[in-house]
Amino acid sequence: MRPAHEALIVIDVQNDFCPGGALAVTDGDAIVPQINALMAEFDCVVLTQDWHPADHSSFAANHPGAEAFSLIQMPYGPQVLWPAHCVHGSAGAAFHPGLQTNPAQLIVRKGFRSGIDSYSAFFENDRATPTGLEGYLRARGITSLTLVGLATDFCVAYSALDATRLGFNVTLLEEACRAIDLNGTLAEAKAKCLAAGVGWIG
Ligand code: VGL
Ligand code: ZN
Repeated sequence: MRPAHEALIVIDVQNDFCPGGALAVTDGDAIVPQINALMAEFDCVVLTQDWHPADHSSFAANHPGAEAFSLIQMPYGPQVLWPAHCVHGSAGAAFHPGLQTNPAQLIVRKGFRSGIDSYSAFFENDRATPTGLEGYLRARGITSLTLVGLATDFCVAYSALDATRLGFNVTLLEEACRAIDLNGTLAEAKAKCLAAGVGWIG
């Protein structure tokens, strides 16, 4: 068992990010057994769920003429346009059926406002609007986090960077993550995490 001040944060292990899903990550489902095993080591287990309304501004289909995976400027900065995914209440937004959810005490939903995306489990993409996860972890006395899940180069890396900025000790366990890797985004995310002091371990 890990010490009580450590938490496991499982990012977005949802059907739409797994093979057959709307924004499938290669081998996204391969990490499920390892994540289930890890949950047994931690007192504090948190799951996150990407949870978008159908009119979400990160969906290419909501920008006539725009292509999926293109970049647009939003008031809060650049935003990748994605295929519609993780629409709240849909089968794609549900957790992968193999993921154990009983060991988790908290499920954080994010990206639920139409006008702003939220990659990170801590802040929306303006890097300022909180999800509430920081307060929960601090109230439980958590100081160290292990991050796993999907996708390494977006929601996992953004969460790791924000958590480090907030002063948590952060380990990103890459073997229990899978990446989208849009033209080098994995290498870029890894470099940023290493520079910020994230413990990026294979
Ligand atoms: C994610 C793109 C869009 C992720 C979520 O979970 O990494 N990526 N929404
Ligand atoms: Zn999303």
